[in-house]
Amino acid sequence: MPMAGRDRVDYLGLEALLSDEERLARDTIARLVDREVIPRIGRAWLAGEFLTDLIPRLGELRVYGANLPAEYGCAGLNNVAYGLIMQELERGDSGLRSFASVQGALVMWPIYTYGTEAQRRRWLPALARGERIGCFGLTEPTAGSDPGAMQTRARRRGDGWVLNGTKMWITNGSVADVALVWAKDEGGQIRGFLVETRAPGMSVHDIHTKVSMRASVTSELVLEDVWVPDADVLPEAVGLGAALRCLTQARYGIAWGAIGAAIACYEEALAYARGRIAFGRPIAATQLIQERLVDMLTEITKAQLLAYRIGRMKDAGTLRYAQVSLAKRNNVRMALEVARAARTILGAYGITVEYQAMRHAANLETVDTYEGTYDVHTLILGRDITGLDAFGAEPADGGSS
Ligand code: TGC
Ligand code: FAD
Repeated sequence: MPMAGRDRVDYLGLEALLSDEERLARDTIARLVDREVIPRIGRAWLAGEFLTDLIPRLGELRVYGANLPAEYGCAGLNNVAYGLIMQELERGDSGLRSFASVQGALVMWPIYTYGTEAQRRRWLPALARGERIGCFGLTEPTAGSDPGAMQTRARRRGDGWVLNGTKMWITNGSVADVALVWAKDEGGQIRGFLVETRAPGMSVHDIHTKVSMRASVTSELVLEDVWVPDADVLPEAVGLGAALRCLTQARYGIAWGAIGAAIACYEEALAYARGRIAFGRPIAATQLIQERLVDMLTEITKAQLLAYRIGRMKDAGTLRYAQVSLAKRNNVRMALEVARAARTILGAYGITVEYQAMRHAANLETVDTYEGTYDVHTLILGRDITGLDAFGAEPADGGSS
């Protein structure tokens, strides 16, 4: 099988289409993941621990907001390099990629895009170095797929706002210094507020019962009369569309990241199948195992082509959000199926954290759900190609019948 670089899964030679800068970005993170993540992530995942010592390491390597401009302390890389970084992080663990995704795509990107120059200067360099950590509060206990139904409210008071509400399933919640909280004002308009997590009235509770994303912090944020001065309101973060545009950034990174998880599972299953003897021969010499491995390779290769193409489109400024939905939906479901197939090949060993497949499969159940469930992306794409909205209570034809 054609390989490139460090035994990389690259059946169609995509390596040749990458620039030196893109390869360097990927290989730098690949080394970190091989040395500092893979040897210990299984045990940490089992213990429910996020590898906090990696937070400054990723800052030193300018991973956070790597596709944002250098003038704010970021790496200023293009979107293919950024995607390859996400791929390598998720080859280690989806929780690690998630940490960086939230920091970069859901906190730094909105501050860069919707914030004032003073807000950018205050937050972006510190977030880029990993000295400050952010989280993104959109989902609520009763509003996930339909964020427009949020209950969190912002009331105007003096030269600021008072926020009340609960945000649920918030990645990085209890390790964050700042939360980008989305709330409705008295006119029903959704706005984005930068809320310091130690502000009076703010409480954060971790969710400890997860059997997915165990090496990632997930929290509930409760806001009771939390005061936010005008200086901490993102002036351009107005309307549901502003929140959804942030999701497009994160979904783009996930479309790449999922490939990393799939590669980890495929490589592990291939190596195991070559060495595992049953009925007097390697199981890799059986037709059924070969079919599984070939299906895995084929789906990874298709996902790589998809990610590469949307990366170049994003850099060209031509990428639409429905196209990102197509890639997120396909690549995450692909990775989940690859992880499950890999677990099958590993037999009993596959249910332990000594191997990677089961951990990745469990994590990918979350990745298939967050940032828009598989079904939500089906409906986004369905609406895009038919022009008819199938989300809400109204009939898809708008009630004309
Ligand atoms: P809808 O009418 O569709 O949209 C309102 C306005 O926004 C525009 N828009 C988008 N713009 C950019 N990117 C997107 N992805 C966009 N989706 C919609 C849309 O064109 C419209 O603009 P305009 O000018 O016409 O006003 O609003 P809706 O209420 O019908 O929304 C439906 C739906 C399902 C598309 C949307 O609400 C949705 O995507 N739901 C899923 C929610 C979700 O993904 N939540 C994720 C929370 S964050 C998270 O999970 C972090 S996980 C950690 C990690 O990332 O690692
Ligand atoms: P629901 O919206 O209640 O959906 C339940 C089921 O109904 C799903 O299968 C869905 O596809 C289906 N469904 C919903 N609507 C329709 C429809 N119209 N037609 C057909 N089927 C439909 N959120 C944040 O804001 N910030 C974060 O940092 C964050 N991190 C997360 C971390 C983890 C570990 C997890 C698990 C979630 C995280 N989330 C975060 C929340 C995540 O975005 C939501 O879980 C997701 O958007 C789905 O919402 P829900 O869980 O409320 O499911």
